[in-house]
Amino acid sequence: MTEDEGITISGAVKDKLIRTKERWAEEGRLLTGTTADPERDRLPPGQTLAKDWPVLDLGVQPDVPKEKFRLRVEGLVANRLALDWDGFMALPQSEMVVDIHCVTQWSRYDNRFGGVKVRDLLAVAQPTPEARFVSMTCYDGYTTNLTLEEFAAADVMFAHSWEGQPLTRQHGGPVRLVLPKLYFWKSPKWITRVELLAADRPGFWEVRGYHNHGDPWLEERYG
Ligand SMILES: Nc1nc2c(c(=O)[nH]1)N[C@H]1C(S)=C(S)[C@@H](COP(=O)(O)O)O[C@H]1N2
Ligand SMILES: [Mo]
Repeated sequence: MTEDEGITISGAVKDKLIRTKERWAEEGRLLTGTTADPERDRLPPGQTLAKDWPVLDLGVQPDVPKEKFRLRVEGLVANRLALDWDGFMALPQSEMVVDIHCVTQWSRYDNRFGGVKVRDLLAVAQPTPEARFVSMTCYDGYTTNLTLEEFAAADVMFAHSWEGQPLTRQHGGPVRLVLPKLYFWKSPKWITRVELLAADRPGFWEVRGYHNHGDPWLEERYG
């Protein structure tokens, strides 16, 4: 897990849940064999609408006080960053209302997030021309990967609030990524490090049978 001082982690890794999700990937659970068009349909294939907001993670929830929070941007960037809370909050602030889609089948409409757009952070870090992928690491040890192009899209945000309130610990506070166009496992909670890379590096679920890309409209659940 993390070596950062002053960050406590409670709970135990849910090995059983991880094995169950690996089995779902092997079985191709929930696959409908259809695709949908985000311009026309609001609910991606095989998804069910949720009213509440479920909590999904590996079972360990780090407690990251704002004084201990760091957001590091490293690898293929002209300017390496290690932002503390004040440095992060000094970046341009944005809001967005988006739908989210978890691969275990729930979707949730109209979530209002506040935070810093990835674009506004990358404008400071300045990826080098060789940078094509990102690997993200979290305080619970979770990792996931994206192409730089999708990471830098206009609707991708380091979110610190939800419905006008600070993002709760269970949903990844103080800061999580929100990337609405892909399944929600591509939106890491308790994020602390972004590494820009020339070659792709599959993350926690991507090496456990889940799709490397994860587009809900194309049912890219497993890969
Ligand atoms: N750090 C971390 N981020 C994570 C996860 C995790 O286990 N650890 N789980 C992912 C999965 S599978 C989903 S569906 C969403 C769930 O976010 P929520 O608990 O806020 O609904 O977080 C994603 N980000
Ligand atoms: Mo998920």
